[in-house]
Amino acid sequence: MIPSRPLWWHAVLFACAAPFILPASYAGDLVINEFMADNATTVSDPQGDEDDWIELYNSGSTDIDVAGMYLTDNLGNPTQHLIDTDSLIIGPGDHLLFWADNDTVDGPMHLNFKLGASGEQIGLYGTDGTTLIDSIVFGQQLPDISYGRYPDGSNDWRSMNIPTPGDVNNIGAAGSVDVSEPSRTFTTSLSVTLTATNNADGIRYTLDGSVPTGSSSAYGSALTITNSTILRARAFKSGMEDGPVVSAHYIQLADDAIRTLESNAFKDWVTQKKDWRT
Ligand SMILES: [Ca+2]
Ligand SMILES: [Ca+2]
Ligand SMILES: [Ca+2]
Repeated sequence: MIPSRPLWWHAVLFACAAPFILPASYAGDLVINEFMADNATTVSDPQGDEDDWIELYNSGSTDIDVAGMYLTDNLGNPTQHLIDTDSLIIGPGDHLLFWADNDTVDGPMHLNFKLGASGEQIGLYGTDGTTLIDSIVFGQQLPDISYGRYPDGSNDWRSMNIPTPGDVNNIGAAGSVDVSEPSRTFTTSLSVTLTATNNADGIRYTLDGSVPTGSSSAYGSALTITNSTILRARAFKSGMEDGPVVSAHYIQLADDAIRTLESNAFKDWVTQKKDWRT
């Protein structure tokens, strides 16, 4: 039996405990980082079910104990699911995965709700059950495409073709570009075609040596090079990082320079022949 305490004792307890409910340093450090509301084949939980999942991320520099915090799929009901365990630490830079499967008998990593693929809410609340730590309201979700922050912890949410449950968010990159003509010399003109290898909506290029950006020229048909040029190109794809930059240097030689080169080469050849005969 708990001995009775005077009222002031409870006040002291509350005053001591309150600062630890949600230290100010948590603000912004602990986030909902990624989730999937329509997991068809991406990942299975330990019980072998392709269940929906929610990833938390600690962007701060100290451990965060999420035991006693709350997760919900209804911001009107912050205490929907208590993370019911003694201690559940997310270290600095670490990710923690919860299964939104309504299978709470499987342990504290399983939540008492599922995510609706047609759109829903996710809220993370502090141990007081009222302090909102992070939330996301989302629309229609597609099978095996997650929705997450990129990079980790940022305010930029996007659909992710490469889901990373429990790991660093990664949106992938567009593929490379094949250039039909390698770096070379030419005299009058050169026709160069660009082909994206994979993962591309298109190609952008420059002819002045600068790195291609989203505002560079869009490649349509073969380029005709008529001057010494540094060609740089890269593929791009919506929702992904731009692909690697490929470069080719084309050096135009004047006709008389070619004749001089050919003439010198001929003289060298004759000299070598002569040397060989002697
Ligand atoms: Ca499950
Ligand atoms: Ca739900
Ligand atoms: Ca992730």
